[in-house]
Amino acid sequence: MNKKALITGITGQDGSYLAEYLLDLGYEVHGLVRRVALEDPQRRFTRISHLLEKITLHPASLESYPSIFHIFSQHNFDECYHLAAQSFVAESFADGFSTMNTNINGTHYILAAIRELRPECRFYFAGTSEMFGKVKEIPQRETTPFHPRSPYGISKVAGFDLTRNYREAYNMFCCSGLLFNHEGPRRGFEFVTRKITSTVARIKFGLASELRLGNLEAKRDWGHAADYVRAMHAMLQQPEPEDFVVATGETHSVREFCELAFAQVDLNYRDYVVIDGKHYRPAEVDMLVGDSTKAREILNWQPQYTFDELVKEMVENDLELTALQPRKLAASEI
Ligand code: F7E
Repeated sequence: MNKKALITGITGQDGSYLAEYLLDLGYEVHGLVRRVALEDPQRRFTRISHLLEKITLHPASLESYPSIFHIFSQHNFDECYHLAAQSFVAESFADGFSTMNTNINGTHYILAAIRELRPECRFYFAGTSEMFGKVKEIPQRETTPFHPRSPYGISKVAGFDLTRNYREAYNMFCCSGLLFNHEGPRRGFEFVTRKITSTVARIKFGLASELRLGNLEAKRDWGHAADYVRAMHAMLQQPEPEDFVVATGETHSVREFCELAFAQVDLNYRDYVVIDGKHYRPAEVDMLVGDSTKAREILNWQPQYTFDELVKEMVENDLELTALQPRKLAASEI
């Protein structure tokens, strides 16, 4: 019998890569989506349009326990990957309340529904390097204490604690991946990597003349999302539920990302990047770099993409998209 998996956040970058990966492994893949998304498939399902014939989508809201309960009452899922969240850190400063509601209560509702209806369903929680925030050690590993620096980071620490508590209190198979930044051509335009690569493409085509950014000195451990979804799946195949750091072990500044992305089209970032105070955050996470030794040893996981390959793929993809639909990419306005 094929395994049955539910992915929340299936329309997002990670959800779409994970759905492809699980389908390739022979899974029956289900996705939880907002009702409004079902009403506007052309705009909302761009990342999964090629999968729509092969997956089953269920309308539900992370803010409504009954809607989540209903889905779990209808299907016997073997695995649940909880990826849905308000995941843009800057937005969590603008509206911390809705970020907390969605990210904390949404996680709690899913865990509670699983416990009530299908306690043997294995649960993956999308934890994040933002939980380390003002880092207590370099590199960060599973044992590094948390010090989140945004409502988003705080909401993820709460989700992590909920996940661990369900594991310890009810003996459920619940684990968290502590994933460092992971990017790729399907990344949302509001995140800095895609904002840079899409604007590089627009500048190259003469559709933009500058790129307005905030803090260029922030350092991140950037991997490729397609690599990271393999680790999510591997975590749920272990004999015991455990938490894992997933990272490349390399760190680069936003400035370095710019330098490489502009160089890809033979331009110098210094001629185009403009520092704009509005893109600075009230509290910044200055530097992240992960130690994923545990994932490499126990999950036998390692990233395939290098940093250079990641930047190259993103720039090339945005050059292609801009050539096809020059009006669509306007991330420079974000
Ligand atoms: O910012 C700096 C910004 O928004 C990266 C999410 O997936 O990864 C992501 O969170 C850095 C920050 O991602 C701009 O201040 C400068 O230092 O691309 P980002 P993030 O905040 O690291 C973690 C692992 C998650 O879990 C999150 O969900 O870039 N930066 N200038 C800028 N960032 C943005 N977005 N826009 C700028 O103009």
